[in-house]
Amino acid sequence: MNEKQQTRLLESSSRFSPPPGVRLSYGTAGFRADASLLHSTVFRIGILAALRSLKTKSVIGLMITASHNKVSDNGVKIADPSGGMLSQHWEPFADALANAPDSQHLLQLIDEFVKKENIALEGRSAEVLLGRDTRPSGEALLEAAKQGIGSITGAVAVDMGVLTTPQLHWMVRARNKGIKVTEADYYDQLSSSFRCLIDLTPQGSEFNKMNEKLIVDGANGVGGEKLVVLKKILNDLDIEIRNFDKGGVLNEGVGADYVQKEKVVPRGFGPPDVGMRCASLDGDADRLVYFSVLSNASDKIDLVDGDKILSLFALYIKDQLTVLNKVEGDKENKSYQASLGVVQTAYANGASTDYLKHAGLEVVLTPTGVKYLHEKAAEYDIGIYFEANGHGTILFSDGFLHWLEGRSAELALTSKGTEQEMATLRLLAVSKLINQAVGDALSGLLLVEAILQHMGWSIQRWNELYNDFPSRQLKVKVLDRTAVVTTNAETVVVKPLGIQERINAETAKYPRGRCFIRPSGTEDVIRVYAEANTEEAADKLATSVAQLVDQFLGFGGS
Ligand code: 16G
Ligand code: MG
Repeated sequence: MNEKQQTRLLESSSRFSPPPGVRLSYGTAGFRADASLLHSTVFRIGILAALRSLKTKSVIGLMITASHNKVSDNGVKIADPSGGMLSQHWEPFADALANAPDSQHLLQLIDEFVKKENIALEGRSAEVLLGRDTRPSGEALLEAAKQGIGSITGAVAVDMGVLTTPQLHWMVRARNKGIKVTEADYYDQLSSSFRCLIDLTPQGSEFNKMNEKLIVDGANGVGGEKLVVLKKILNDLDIEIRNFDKGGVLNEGVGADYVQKEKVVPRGFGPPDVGMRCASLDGDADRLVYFSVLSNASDKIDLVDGDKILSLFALYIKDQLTVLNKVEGDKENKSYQASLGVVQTAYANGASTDYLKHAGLEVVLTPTGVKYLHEKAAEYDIGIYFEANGHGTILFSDGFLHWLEGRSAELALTSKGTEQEMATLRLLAVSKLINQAVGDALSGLLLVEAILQHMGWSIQRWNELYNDFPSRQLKVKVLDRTAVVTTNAETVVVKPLGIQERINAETAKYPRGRCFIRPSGTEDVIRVYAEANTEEAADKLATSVAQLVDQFLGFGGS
């Protein structure tokens, strides 16, 4: 690093001292904390983003959001050139940067890292796209990010404004593919591919009147605002958007996380909506769940979670592939044996996994966190992943898309209007509608709506695909959550020794019992998940395993 660059870094970083005594870590979803603690972290992640852009010779994204956390929190995360999460290989550097005690240490760290990674600093340009959600602290943090980026010579920050997290990831992916990336381009792509899918709906399977309208809970955040824009473009779509204007507090009693965890109606919903199809987005619109209000006597809902969205998508894609691969008479078989894989975590309800396997799908589990699911899904020609909490998407391999385009053009000449040709057009439209960079509540919602119309299904019919097994989640505060080490996609504990045998013994007491524990990546707790044949049994199993965790690791333990 030359002297000019060193002086520039020292000068700018002296304006952003880290808060004393606070240790931050780049967890499953970047850094998150009370917004007042984050100025130096965001500044430093701005530096990291600029270096990442130099290293990869690509455009990088920096998003300021704390998703479903309370409004006083904020956070920062990086989008890599593919539009996916920051390479795990750089996470330790992010941690070290955030926790460097002063400017001198920071400079030394950067210097060492630049040498180790062989990053050429001189004579190169870097570009970082910036986005933020609607949190009031976002503007000041954005300024800190700009200063961090600006302290690397040749690096440019481009402020894309208030966005959903998936919009920013989409823009980064598109830019690196050489495509235009204004917000309008995002809406164009989503709306035109949605219209295309609707036009391909089979005759006779349109919604009946009662099922037409969808009501959406916007979590009082950015997703609701952006859906208003989409609704204007898609003026034939019957959507009523609630919880999106300035009245309510972000994520307070609203949003996908609240609805999925509490299984109750969000604010602003109630008895008049009984039986209607409703959806809920989270604070930065990368999670989506559906629900229906059960009765006018209670606030209970029928939840249609990420597992069921996954099942709907998988069923539809599989149907289209079957049509595509049908060989008629003794015609030459021009099929492409596309590999189709479904990726879940241990939190997926056992009934969903059973359902998917019975449907003949290949199902694999990974640890919790989008980066793991995404990486696994990318191994297939079509990889579909979802967490039960509503975060997921569909990935298509370049090879398969290339083949599909060719096949579609060929069928347009030889067999226009056949089911086979329509199947190619539908799959191509799905690949454009779904956000392949990262799970996106807005694009996911449009795909759900298009598939329900295709099937002619109400939310109740969709929900009947299978019945969830009763489940229960608990969290336990422990002295040191890193003492729990797991394997096999978090389904088996290898440390502390002996606890897994005790969990097995408890689980064996309950018909259909299933239980696992794992250290949370976002909170200082151990999470317990239990499933069994009745609510009571699931509760009992979770409670007894939580006691085991406390015995082995808790404050009451030895
Ligand atoms: C983060 C993850 C989410 C995961 C959750 C688990 C991303 C973008 N988000 O929100 O995928 O389900 O953490 O939280 O990766 P936990 O480790 O506290 O249970
Ligand atoms: Mg989120």
